[in-house]
Amino acid sequence: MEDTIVAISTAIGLGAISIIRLSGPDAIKIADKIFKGKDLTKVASHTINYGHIYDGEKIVDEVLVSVMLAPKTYTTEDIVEINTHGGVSATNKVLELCLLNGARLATQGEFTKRAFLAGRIDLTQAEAVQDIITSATDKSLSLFVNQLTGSLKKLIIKLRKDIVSILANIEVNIDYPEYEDAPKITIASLKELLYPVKNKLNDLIKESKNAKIIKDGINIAIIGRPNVGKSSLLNKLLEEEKAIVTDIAGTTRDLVEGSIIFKGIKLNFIDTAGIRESKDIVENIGIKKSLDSVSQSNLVILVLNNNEDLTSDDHKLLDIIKDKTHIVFVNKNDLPAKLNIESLKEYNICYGNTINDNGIDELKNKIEDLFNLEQIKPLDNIYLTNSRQNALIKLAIKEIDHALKSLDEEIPIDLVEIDIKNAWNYLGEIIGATYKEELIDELFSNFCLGK
Ligand SMILES: Nc1nc2c(ncn2[C@@H]2O[C@H](COP(=O)(O)OP(=O)(O)OP(=O)(O)O)[C@@H](O)[C@H]2O)c(=O)[nH]1
Ligand SMILES: [Mg+2]
Repeated sequence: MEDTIVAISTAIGLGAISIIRLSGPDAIKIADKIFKGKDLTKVASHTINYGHIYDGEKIVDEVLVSVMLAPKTYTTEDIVEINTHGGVSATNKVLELCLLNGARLATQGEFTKRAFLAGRIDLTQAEAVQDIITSATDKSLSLFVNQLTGSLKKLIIKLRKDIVSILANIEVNIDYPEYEDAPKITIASLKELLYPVKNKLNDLIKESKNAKIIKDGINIAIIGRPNVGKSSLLNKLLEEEKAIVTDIAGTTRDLVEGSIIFKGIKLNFIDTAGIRESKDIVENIGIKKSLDSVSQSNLVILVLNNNEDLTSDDHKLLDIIKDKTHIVFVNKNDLPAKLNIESLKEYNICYGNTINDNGIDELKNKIEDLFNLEQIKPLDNIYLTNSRQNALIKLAIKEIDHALKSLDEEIPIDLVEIDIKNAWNYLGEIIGATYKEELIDELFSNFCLGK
């Protein structure tokens, strides 16, 4: 039997209410020892009970205590949640009293881990819990709530079932070749069964590209020569004076980051140091960071100055962004045009200035078009929502590919069977049907305390 764990489940600090949560076989007994108002060992399940927490004879706080009996609870164990008046001291005192009366301090994510180990939720649902807590937009919230209902779990279970029936077919053919009723497995028929599984897995990877955007947003690097107006553009996009703007070339030395939510998606802008040939050590470190941010971004906005013709530095930058998802923002169009736009024909261009906000909306619309933001609907599809899930699907695909290749090479079927079993195992790891202890510890250690 598990021990009883306790943690403060609400954010620590000033607040109207704090919740101290207990889970385990002694949850009710421990709460009852420090609570006066009702006999908590006798109250009905899923009730809220008014009373006071006592430290010996001394009242600690006036509280409401929720009592939820196993198994229909978050962890499937008995759970007690003590709602205090909030703040730091009463909350900590109640926690301390629970610890003194036999509870153990929960580790991060331990409540959710218990829900998983008890089989109430699978790993994808557990991951969704933490993702819901950290989600920043309505779209990402919908995505994770959808996952919490078990949509991905159901799909993976279905695919594993398909694989099991393929394996069963093979086994029957190997073990009972004389068994007439079993469909004869041939190389062609096996391939026919494997391809749909592989295709579904590939579709899942493809569709999940949007999930990354929904979850993490789009990283957008704003680059360009010094003084073209990158920081001014960042400030306009964020609608806040985040970065320092001056007419001195080389003002921005370090990366300046800020996010907005646009069409339900987070746009993470990174303003960078102006890129030019320089002998200044500090500036050069900044320039290196600017170039690194290009490779780490999903979109690059190259800012040019409408009031000057292209320089060799501009040409170098145009070359860098040519094969990347990009927008060229020709800034300072309030000033006379001196830029030769002939050489920009093959680029995705937008004109504007940061003095009177010209072209800023157009720029945002271009971002919307490039990433099809309107079309990203978290509820219509089943998505993989993190790199763990993605990596395991890719491993499963690799095994199936290997099986298909072996079939072509007429390698004995019992060897092919090993690949198919591996694919089945990898899919199992996604939902936690087969898991490694350290992985589970690692995964839940990223959770909030009290969750
Ligand atoms: N006329 C005009 N001036 C602008 C515009 N945008 C920025 N500026 C001016 O250009 C100068 C440089 O602007 P910044 O935003 O600091 O340029 P930057 O590209 O960040 O420069 P570095 O940080 O040095 O690389 C400032 O004096 C701005 O006021 C514009 O659209 N029109
Ligand atoms: Mg700047």
